[in-house]
Amino acid sequence: MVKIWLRDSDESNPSLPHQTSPPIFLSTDELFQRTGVKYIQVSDDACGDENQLKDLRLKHGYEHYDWLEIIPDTTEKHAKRMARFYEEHLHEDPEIRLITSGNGYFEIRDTEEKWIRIHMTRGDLIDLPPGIYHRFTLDTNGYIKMLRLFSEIPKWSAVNRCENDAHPARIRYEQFMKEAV
Ligand code: KMT
Ligand code: NI
Repeated sequence: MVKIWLRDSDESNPSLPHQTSPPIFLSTDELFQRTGVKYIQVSDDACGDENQLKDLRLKHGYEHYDWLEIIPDTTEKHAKRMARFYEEHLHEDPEIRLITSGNGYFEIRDTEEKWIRIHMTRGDLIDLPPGIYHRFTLDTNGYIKMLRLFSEIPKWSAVNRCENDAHPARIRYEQFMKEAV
């Protein structure tokens, strides 16, 4: 079951929970209000059944998908990939992820520049709007398997925050947050 909280400001060891003291938890509705990130709970049953996953994808208009499994690994390639996932970035397309096993932390920047931490586990699906700044890391278990969902064939590119703070997708996201949420 998903848990969401405001992250502390300690940038050491991202695999630890990084809750504030006392912790400040948010509901999935509050997450949406603050960031525009949508959350869907998928049943345990559906997570393990290809046909139900297909129905779910098509119901929400996610035509395309692939699987990503991250296993404990000590290679430099793995370390580089994890570093890339934990670099604050945005995309021109939505980022939609359903966790089917293991766990991980998605971190989302809210409009006040605070990091919101989402601890994702089996059955948790999130849909990040285009242009939102985010990053990802594993928790101390070091393992996750997820379905990556796309409405269109992904032009998979990440724009790191330090590279460009005035990306058109960012400007559209800021406008969307002012008007829609
Ligand atoms: C991305 O763009 O793939 C991410 O933000 C990482 C999350 S899924 C491993
Ligand atoms: Ni991303």
